[in-house]
Amino acid sequence: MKKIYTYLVSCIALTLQASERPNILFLFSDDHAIKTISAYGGPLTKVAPTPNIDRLANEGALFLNSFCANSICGPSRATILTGKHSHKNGFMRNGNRFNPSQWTVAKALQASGYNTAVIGKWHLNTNPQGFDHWEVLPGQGSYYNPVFIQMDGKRKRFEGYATDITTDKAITWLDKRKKNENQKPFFLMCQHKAPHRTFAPALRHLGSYDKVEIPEPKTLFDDYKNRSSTLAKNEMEIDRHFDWAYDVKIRKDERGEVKLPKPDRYGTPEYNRMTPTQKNKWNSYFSPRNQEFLKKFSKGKMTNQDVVRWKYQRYMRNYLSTVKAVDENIGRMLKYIDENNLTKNTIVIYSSDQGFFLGEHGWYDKRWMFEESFRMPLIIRWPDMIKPGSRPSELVQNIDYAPTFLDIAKLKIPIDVQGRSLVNLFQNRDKIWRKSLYYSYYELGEHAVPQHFGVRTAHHKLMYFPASKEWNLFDLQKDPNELKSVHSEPVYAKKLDDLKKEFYRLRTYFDAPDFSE
Ligand code: SGN
Ligand code: CA
Repeated sequence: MKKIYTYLVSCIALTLQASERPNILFLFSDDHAIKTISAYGGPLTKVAPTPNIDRLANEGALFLNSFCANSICGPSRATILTGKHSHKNGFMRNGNRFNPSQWTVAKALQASGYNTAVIGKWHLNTNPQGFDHWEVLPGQGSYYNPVFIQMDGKRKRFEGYATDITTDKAITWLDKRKKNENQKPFFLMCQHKAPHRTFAPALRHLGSYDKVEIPEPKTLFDDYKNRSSTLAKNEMEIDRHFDWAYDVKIRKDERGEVKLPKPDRYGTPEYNRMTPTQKNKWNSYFSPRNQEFLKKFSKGKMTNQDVVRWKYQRYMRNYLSTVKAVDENIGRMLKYIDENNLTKNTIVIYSSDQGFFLGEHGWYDKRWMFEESFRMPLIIRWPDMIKPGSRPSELVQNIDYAPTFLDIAKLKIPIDVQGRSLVNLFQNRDKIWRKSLYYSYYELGEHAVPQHFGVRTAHHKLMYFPASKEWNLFDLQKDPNELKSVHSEPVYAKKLDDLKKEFYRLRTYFDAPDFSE
């Protein structure tokens, strides 16, 4: 009798725990620029293929001013796990190794009784810790027939498309929990490779955008004047650096006698992974379109600008198609949550590790503190706690994710965590929110983006480039496309001075290194 009683009490306790502490479903992608989420508005609203992400935004909060701390993959992910800027978690550049012995939010949630898992892109170069289950892509991973590293260290190849497979695996994990009648709340990080380079669409989405002319950004043909001298040295232009085979998808063996200008460095690793059936479908879409372009190009009738415009359309069609698969798979996750009666007690977050340039300033890639790559999408749905359709405009950053998850799980936020819980914003608990953000970018080479640091307030941005000892100041209201630095204009002298002070204040506050010498 006593045994049955104890058993019942423990069941009730577990049930209470589960209902008291919500599940956290973190849906994440790689390099997803906000302008390709229609809920964010802007010039691509009509073409952005995101009904499911939009559904989350309608049912929850879409953060209008969400930013990363360091616009590059590994560092952003390390910041999310630790709630700390790169210099504190030690992961300052891609290629660093995440120190797995440090505190992370996953470890804290796991220790407090959450069931934890991470599936998909990881990119931190040491095995995940703090997760009951993990299955991650090696490095950047692949779109087609991806390999996943298993918990025993073995690498297994799975036939199909990475975005679908990542979701399959996440759903399988959730299903297993269900079968185990596991009463713990869960923390699941489902992290897609898409829409990262090489922007390889799923076969079912080839041609989705053929009838659409994607609007060009105003700055597609930027001259890089009136800003830091480092801009003109970039290596991330659709014009001069987009690889013909790798990015544009015109393989060498398709070109016949036609000579395309440089660059052509990386070949077609994604295509080479495909099965013969996949290759056939891929070719039956791309080959005729490639031939049409090559014909036109070889007649010498296309100006350089025409070629850039053509490449832009090709780039965007592929990028948007990879987003379409992400969105469909988010739809699958939401359906699973609905059908398994988890909606009410599951917080769903959608985000991506940084933004991306989609032709702005003539670029692809990210890294810069300019708006397109600095901004991160952030949408949170939390039934009963967040008013549907909320649009918080506070300045938030990825240092805030870990403390938010802890707060949701009713856990204490360690003193050395540098971000703040966003729950404060929903519950009106914290009326005094930050007025400025600190940014750092430490890499030295790839795409020739220099190290730079800065501060952003609601309407201004100050950037510092140590190598060239240049300050740039942008008035974001008057110059939203960031085409002219006003640091030397006398009317901005006071603003410049104030922002420099704020920059140094934040650097001291976050205990960040001084790279200015
Ligand atoms: C790879 C890409 C770069 C990209 C970095 C960082 N080249 O090196 O274009 O900037 O990743 O991306 S690729 O040939 O591998 O596509 S990140 O998302 O991992 O930070
Ligand atoms: Ca990324």
